[in-house]
Amino acid sequence: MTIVEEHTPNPAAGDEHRPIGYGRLQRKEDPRFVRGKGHYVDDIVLPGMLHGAILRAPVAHARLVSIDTTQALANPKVVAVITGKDLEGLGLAWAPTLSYDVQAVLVTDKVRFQGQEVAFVVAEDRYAARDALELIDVEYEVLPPLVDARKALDPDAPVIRDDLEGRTDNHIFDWEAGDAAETDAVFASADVVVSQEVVYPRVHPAPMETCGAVADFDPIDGKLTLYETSQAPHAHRTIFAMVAGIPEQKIRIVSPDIGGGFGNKVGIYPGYILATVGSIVTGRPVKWMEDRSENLMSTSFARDYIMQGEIAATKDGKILGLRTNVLADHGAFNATAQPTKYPAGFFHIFTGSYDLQAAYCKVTGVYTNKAPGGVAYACSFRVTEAVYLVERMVDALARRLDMDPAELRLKNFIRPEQFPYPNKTGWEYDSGDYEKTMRLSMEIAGYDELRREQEERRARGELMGIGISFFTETVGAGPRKHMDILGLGMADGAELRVHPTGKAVVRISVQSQGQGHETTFAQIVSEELGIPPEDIQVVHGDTDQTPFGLGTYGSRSTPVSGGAVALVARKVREKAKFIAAAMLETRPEDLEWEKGRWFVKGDPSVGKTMAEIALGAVGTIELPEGIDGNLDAEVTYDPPNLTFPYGAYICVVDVDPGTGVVKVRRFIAVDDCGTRINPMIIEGQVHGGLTDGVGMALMEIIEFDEDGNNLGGSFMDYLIPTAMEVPNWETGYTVTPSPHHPIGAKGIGESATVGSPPAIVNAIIDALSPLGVTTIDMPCTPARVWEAMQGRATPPV
Ligand code: MCN
Ligand code: CUM
Repeated sequence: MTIVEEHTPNPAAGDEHRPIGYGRLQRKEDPRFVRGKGHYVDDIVLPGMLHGAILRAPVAHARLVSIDTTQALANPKVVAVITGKDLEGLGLAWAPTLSYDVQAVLVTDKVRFQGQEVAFVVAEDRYAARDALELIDVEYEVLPPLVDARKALDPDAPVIRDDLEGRTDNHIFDWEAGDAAETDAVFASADVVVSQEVVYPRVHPAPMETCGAVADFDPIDGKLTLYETSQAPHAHRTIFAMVAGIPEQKIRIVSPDIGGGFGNKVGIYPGYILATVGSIVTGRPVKWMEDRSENLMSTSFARDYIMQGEIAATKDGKILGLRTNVLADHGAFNATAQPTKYPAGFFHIFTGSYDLQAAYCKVTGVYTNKAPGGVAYACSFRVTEAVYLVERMVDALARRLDMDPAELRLKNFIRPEQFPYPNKTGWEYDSGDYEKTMRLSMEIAGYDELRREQEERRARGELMGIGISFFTETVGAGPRKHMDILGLGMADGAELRVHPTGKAVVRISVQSQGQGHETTFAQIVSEELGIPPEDIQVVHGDTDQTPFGLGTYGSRSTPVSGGAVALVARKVREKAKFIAAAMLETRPEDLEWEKGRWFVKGDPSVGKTMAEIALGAVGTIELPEGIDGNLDAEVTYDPPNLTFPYGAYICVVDVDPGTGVVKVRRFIAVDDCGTRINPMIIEGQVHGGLTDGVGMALMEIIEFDEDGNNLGGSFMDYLIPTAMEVPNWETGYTVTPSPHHPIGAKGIGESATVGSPPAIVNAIIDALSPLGVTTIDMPCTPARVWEAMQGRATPPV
């Protein structure tokens, strides 16, 4: 592995030569994880706890005729069976989705996707609950399924959402961004227009730990404690309070260690509600934990975008505009998690990293008989689809113009002096130096040499491909006036307290699923206060112990919560100044800060360390007016804008001409996420994301047969990459701080998942181009590559 170490300046520290905190500090959470001592939802065992299991629909579309639960209830180990009818009585049969639609918690009228929740059994143990599912007798009247989004708007398509009043079709929304007329004019004036259909198939985040909950309702004081696999415990609590009618102060949501989320754990699944109802009904705690097939078939999928792309340019390669029409398959309920204003997420960042004259996109959302959810899987709210589209289109243009794809990109990048850059669909990119990052990536790759090698290999009949992707992301949602979930604005709180002995605790509203927040957020505090990171405890994941905030997704923890933590630490530092002044019997304005200590200007030997001030704060000295005796503070941070990290990725593949098997031989990833808090964690995030990218590019897909059966319901069918399929990642970085973030940091958690698939697919098309191949859809399985090599399924560009 090559790591190109470059100096990381930290402008906020006022010191050009010091990395944030302790640089490559090892993760504080790992001692428990590597020893198998993490504490996950399924590790929770409460006295008297019962187990729930969900009966799921075997078909994709069917009218529910009857349910008979008598036999199941007769089983002595079964304590309760809950059906849609029971929930109807409680007003809980339908719950709001995160997109202002409704979703059935349990089917009352009609099954709308295979794997949908039909009944809930609560039993003495997990096995009994599972076994009892077979004793429930359900009669279905099977209806024709609709699993092809292209047919969703046909006049004779079955209407899936007949529960919605007056609904006669499967149309959810039309959404557009950019200026259509201006874009048409630019296209009319262009020398070259290239069009291509680009499909991003349905995939699944498939975290190692599936979703689950333990609900513990105390009938005496009416308090619900809900242990959940949640990326956003506070948002869940507020929504639970609104839906279930339990007063918010009586709800405590705890998200303990989480074994990966990747967007899968943003939504509120019927299982969480059912465990809660189960606990209320039985008066005992109820655990519900999905198995792998339930996770793959019924929880948030990702992508499922059919994109018609068009790119316009001059004949010498100046890109003028981009235009696209997208068909978005949202499944049976519109449950995508994204800001209300943006039904297609942040897809309108599809103008990428290029300085364009015009751009326009239109996205049409439709219902199909597939599982709802959507957006999830390290996507930055649909940026994944956007980046895939633009990077495929730029490569198609390069082929048409017979230009090198790196050269074409370099020619069209937004230039450093153009930042802050307003793009044509409404974003303002904060900062960037794209050319520098691209050139570093080319240097690590030895790009010119690779092209020479490719020529030689081609002459020998070998299929070697080089693919590039340059992406810009929009991460760190807020500000809250533009971004919300169900009206809850996207901002985050932080509370910091320095204990009398100088150790600190910082309470945050975001939730780690493996990203290392206990380490990096301690590093931010350490940087600001000079307290060693090991002396700072990061508390998260418990709504009774942490301030309100919207949680972790869209790589927003560092951009938003990280900003909150830096600001709350600065507030504590300010308060410490007043206390130090009282201790030193001087005026606050006569003090100066150096890491960890306030001292008298001009007399550095006279000062007080953070630990001394913390003790002083609770001591006997007289404090100045308005300063109370505790070294603590709280803030809510509403970011002024998103952050726009970016990266230059180069992929080298070899395709076996005899079998169509693709081998990713090299992958070079140069990322820029602004100020880097912990380079080791960043590298881990990038490695993970690149591995996701190999999975999506080569093997992952959730498909359906014409009867609506989900063909990706197990890891035998839904393939994920292993160490065998990934190369030694070669990573590098540049540092262009975000000008508006308190420490200049941008997010990194999804960059590599977003950026890598187009590089891999572009490399495959490049490898196959001597055979006349101009396009291929993911996943590029040996069968698909073989088809393309035979000249099938690849229309001319
Ligand atoms: N970081 C840093 N310096 C920066 C930016 C980030 O050191 N300039 C560190 C952060 O402090 C944090 C980690 O890198 O420890 C990721 O930070 P960030 O980019 O803010 O992303 P989030 O913490 O908000 O994590 C969410 C993001 C998303 S949305 C998905 S999806 C995803 C991802 O993180 N899911 C993950 N990475 C994952 N990694 C693991 N192990 N598990 C998941 O479920
Ligand atoms: Cu879109 S997956 Mo992450 O934002 O939790």
